[in-house]
Amino acid sequence: MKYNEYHSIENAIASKRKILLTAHANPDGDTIGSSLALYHYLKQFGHEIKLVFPNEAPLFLAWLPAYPLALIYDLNPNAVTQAIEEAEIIFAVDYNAFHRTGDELGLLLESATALKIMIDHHPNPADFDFRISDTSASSTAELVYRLISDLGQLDKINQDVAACLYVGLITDTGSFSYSVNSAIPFQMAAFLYETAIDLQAINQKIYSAFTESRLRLTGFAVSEKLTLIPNLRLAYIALTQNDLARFKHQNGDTEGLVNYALSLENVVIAVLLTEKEDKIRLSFRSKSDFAVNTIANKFFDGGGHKNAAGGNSYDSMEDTILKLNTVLQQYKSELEAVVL
Ligand SMILES: [Mn+2]
Repeated sequence: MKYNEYHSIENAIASKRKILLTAHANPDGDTIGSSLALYHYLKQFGHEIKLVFPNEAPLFLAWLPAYPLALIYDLNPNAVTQAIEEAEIIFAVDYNAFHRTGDELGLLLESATALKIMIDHHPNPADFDFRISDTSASSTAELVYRLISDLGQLDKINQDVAACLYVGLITDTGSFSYSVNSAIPFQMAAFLYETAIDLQAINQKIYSAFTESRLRLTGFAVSEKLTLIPNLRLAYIALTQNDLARFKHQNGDTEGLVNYALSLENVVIAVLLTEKEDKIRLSFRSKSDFAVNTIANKFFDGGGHKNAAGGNSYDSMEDTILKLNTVLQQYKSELEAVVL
């Protein structure tokens, strides 16, 4: 199911409004990049705009233009509550239901009186006043680009808008290595290139700005914590709180780690398990047509895309790994049948 209610959105923002742009919890490059791109785009029309992020973005994203203006709910809940009360329009950017911003913030957004607009590419969108939703889109950044194009405003994509859109696009597609289902991501990249954004600087900030401890954590995870279960075509990495503390873990340090497990030949499903204070966080990736979002949704209190999903477990690490193995036994024939 696709929704593209850009005409209603055009009407909603036809006059100057108080607009709140919101990202999902544990923000990634797409939710932050797309929110900030909308900020730099809408700002040109004189709207009063605020940005609300549930928690802080990892350092490799915090350099994006206007990021320091964002209100972080974790750090400043009162300012966020007030901003929500004052907003006339709330945009949900790169998520499909308000609870994706976290339980508390989700309730605040849900009960707001503002007009609610969603721009997202995840399946099963909740009800909003207006929606732009397309699961075949590579990224929400692509949907923001398509929205600006539909509004006939491509000339408003200045270098700030372009840099933010580019970051959303490359981080959600692993630099065009997955989630590309049409020529649009490449057309978009070509258009962004023409705005003369500094690709070298952006790529360096996104991909080549590891701290020493992050790189050592990556090496440790791959060499010491990777488990391969050949008969399930499964590879997983399980990191305990001790492991994370040993490498001075910071938000975002495990970003992309699961892709090392997925990069193994013959592996169809890869899982990163990270122990948090109150739960185990699971990050699923898959190859080909094997869908991990249904598994995340059915067994691990989560969801996402066909090839990239997230979930949670409230059992111990040991029990969670046991459950993962048991669950995947049910999919054994399906996993064996995948042709790579
Ligand atoms: Mn996304």
